[in-house]
Amino acid sequence: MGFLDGKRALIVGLASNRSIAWGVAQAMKNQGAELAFTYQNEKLQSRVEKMAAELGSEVTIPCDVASDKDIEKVFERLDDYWNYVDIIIHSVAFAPREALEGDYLDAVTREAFNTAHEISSYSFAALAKEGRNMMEGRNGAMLTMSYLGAVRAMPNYNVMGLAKASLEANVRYMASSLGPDGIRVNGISAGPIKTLAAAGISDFRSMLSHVEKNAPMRRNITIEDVGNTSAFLCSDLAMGITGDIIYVDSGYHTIGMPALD
Ligand code: NAD
Ligand code: 0WE
Repeated sequence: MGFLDGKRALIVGLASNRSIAWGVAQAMKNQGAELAFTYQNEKLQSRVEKMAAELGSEVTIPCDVASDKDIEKVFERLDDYWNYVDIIIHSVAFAPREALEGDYLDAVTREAFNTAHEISSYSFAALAKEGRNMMEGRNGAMLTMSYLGAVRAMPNYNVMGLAKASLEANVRYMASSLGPDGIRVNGISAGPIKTLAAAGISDFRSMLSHVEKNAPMRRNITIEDVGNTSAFLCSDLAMGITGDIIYVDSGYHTIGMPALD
């Protein structure tokens, strides 16, 4: 018996076995959910199909979230397998690499701003617009992934911080829009994790060791940590929670000063 028995979840943002989306998929499967996945492009197709199969799913659908047509087709395809969906996981972000290093004002451009906001924030609303029909009237839940850079200025995170601020506002407005349909919308603000999205980010290792030294729990978080909180937030155990951002970060955001020697 799991607390997601009978629930069906669509997971957007799986790229590798280090992806946060993989931690979410595993935790949801462990609690009894049935899963479907999208993949960004053909390069990722076979890897996503293999990982989906590991969790007993044969539903994998292409989707570049920059395309309204792709997003529309996701739910047409999903409808061939399922007549409803309970849960949508959005675990997607992108900004041009050059925008994610150095001084914020030096690095930000109109184009990087637009791309970051479109792919990392608008896409969550776009999925809701197309998916809400299949979610209606069954205690649905949507969940996205944010980062502390949404609410604090962090080195190098730059325009992604603005996009995450927009994403967190999107959570609140989507919650207000979908609440009357019984659909909850939340975000998890995760601490840093070494995934593909973190590969090649300068000083990522020092950020991990900073968290390990200074967060209340004195450790970094894992995709399992994020997965377990995701499973809870999308389950009926969290029926009273919507429009909110839950921190899964070893408590890092609660401290006011690094630990003194
Ligand atoms: P990841 O690289 O495994 O996942 C990012 C996903 O975004 C990939 O699956 C990629 O295919 C997808 N994506 C990017 N552009 C896309 C597009 N145009 N269309 C469709 N998909 C697209 O990395 P991750 O760390 O698991 O990132 C998942 C989410 O978690 C992101 O929103 C990220 O901002 C957030 N997050 C990550 C961390 C971290 O430290 N890794 C911390 C907090 C929040
Ligand atoms: O949200 C993120 C990363 C999202 C991301 C990553 C990349 C790398 C490859 C968005 N766009 C791109 N574009 C690419 O070309 N995180 C929370 C992880 C992350 O990224 C950072 C961080 C942290 C934490 C970048 C700078 C500083 C801190």
